Amino acid sequence: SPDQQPVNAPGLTCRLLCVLPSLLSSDCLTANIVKSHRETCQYRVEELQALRWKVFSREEVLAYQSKSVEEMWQRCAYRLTDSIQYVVEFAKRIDGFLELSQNDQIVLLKGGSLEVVLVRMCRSFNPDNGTVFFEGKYGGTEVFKSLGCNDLIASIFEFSQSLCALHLSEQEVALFTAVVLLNPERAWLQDKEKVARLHSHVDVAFKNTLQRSHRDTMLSKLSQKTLQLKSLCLLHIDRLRSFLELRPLLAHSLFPPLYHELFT
Ligand code: MHQ
Repeated sequence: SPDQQPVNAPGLTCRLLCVLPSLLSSDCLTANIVKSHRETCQYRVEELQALRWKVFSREEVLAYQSKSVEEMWQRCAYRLTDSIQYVVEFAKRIDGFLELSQNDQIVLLKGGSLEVVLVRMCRSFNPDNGTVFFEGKYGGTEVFKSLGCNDLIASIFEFSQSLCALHLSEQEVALFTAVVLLNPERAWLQDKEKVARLHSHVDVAFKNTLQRSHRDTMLSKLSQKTLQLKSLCLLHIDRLRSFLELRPLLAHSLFPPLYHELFT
């Protein structure tokens, strides 16, 4: 119509640019990592939350507590190994991971797969009552009593509780687990520089994502979590050693081959 304002093309472009998110190359990597996480996270987070009402009964908890130490270690080792297999699949789907040497892929998975499982565990954790989704229902630390490592279990549950308090989005869990996995400081890497480059790409992608959602403060909180992860993994190895010292002939028959290869 004649009384319409003349369109100022450059001004309009400026305004549009201000409201459109600018696409960075790191967004591509973020999308790849979020998709890889979604495809390999075992259970969707909405599914897990919908199951929170399913809690082990007193009798079921007692049944777990009356199992032998060996049976409970075996069960947990199987659950853990199962979760680790999904982490291996996650790693393989991250752009650039399969371009690393086979040695370095193995070094990163050996050093980082349990850390990733422990971060992912916060998705299966209900912070309202301190229970975790294990073998079909939610249970507290008392379910794991017969493992005989209450300190390790308590530390793992505390870690989950504190991670839940950060209210990480699925995107943040995906990027944080990728950062944890691609740690260039792992011993025995052949091409540390190549891992460091890949790690810094993911780090930039993570920082950009956090900045956009005004969650920059998350970075310092998560670097604290990285230290706690390291000590949890050392504690797991230590408790495993004590368990095996008393049962030297049992290791091979009890544990799944992958668990054996990763931790013994
Ligand atoms: C699930 C959630 C989940 C629940 C419990 C005996 C052994 C191998 C080591 C988690 C010490 C115990 C387990 C609790 C420890 C490593 C066990 C105790 C995915 C699996 C996961 C995370 C279990 C993993 C193994 C844990 C941590 O959705």
